[in-house]
Amino acid sequence: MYKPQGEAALADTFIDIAAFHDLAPDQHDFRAAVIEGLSRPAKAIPCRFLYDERGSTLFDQICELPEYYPTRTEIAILRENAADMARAIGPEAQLVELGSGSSAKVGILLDALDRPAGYVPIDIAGEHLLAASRRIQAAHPALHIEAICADFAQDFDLPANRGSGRRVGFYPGSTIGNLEPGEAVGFLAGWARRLGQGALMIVGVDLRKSASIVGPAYDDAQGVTARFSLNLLVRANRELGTNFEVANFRHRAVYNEDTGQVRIDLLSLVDQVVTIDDRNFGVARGEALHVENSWKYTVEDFQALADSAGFRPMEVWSDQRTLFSVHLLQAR
Ligand code: AVI
Repeated sequence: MYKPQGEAALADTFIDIAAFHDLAPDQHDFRAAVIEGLSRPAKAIPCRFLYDERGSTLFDQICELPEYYPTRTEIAILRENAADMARAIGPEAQLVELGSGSSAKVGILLDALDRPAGYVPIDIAGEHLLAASRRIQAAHPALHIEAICADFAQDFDLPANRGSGRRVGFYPGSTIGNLEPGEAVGFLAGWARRLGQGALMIVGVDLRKSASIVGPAYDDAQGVTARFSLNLLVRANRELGTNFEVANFRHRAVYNEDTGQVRIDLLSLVDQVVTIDDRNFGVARGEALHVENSWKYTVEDFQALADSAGFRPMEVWSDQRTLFSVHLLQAR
């Protein structure tokens, strides 16, 4: 059984969920990714490694920033349209949340649903996941909660459906935008298969808009987003024994209005050498270590993408300023 430590061990100690499956990939995966990423001519580390416990906490702080519009806009869309969503979903649904984080948004849906039967939150940050699952359990005592600590891109079996209702994938936050558009098709196609024919999926997707709005959202005045990106180096130093000099890197986020891509790099401020397992990698002044992309879509482009992945677009909800969109899809 997974043993929480630190803050999560203290939080909601008396509430238990039905099951906690620990399928988190081991450190080998991170080590291999860093070595492979530093060996490339264009250095890069996959963005899934941004989410250790501190990274997840920093991401929660990003969601509260005045510049970071996606979270509050999506929450407003969910609140405004939860009754519509609940009607489309029907009674006794089992919600499967991909990258549940602090599970703040799913509560809106759970409150609106008719007797939701099951909740399967999936997240890579174990302590975060357990604490959030317990909070949801406290608010919904009858709900059967099976948490899965995993990278939701991994291959694993979902717990059996509870109740007689529909299975519904819930993928908020525009996390889909952190995949390359081609990868997003493959990813959604995999979830269409895993959720099963007729299942629904609710996906939050950030929309294309002016750089004057997107730019500050990824480079905020308080520097929280910069700390979030740079934490990848802190994590590598702690977990892999690398010697990244964090102060020698700078967070840089660039939004391309023509393509819809936000590209986030850590720029080296000096010529330096990074060592991992006795292997040295030279990093030149001005050289970029790519850590994340965040793609923005038009409603039509995302619907076409979902369609090519085997999902029929059913409904889309947005806000007045069309900053963000929430899509209801059905697996064909
Ligand atoms: C998780 N994901 C949707 C965030 C985004 O907006 O792409 C990650 C993030 N990176 C920097 N700020 C937020």
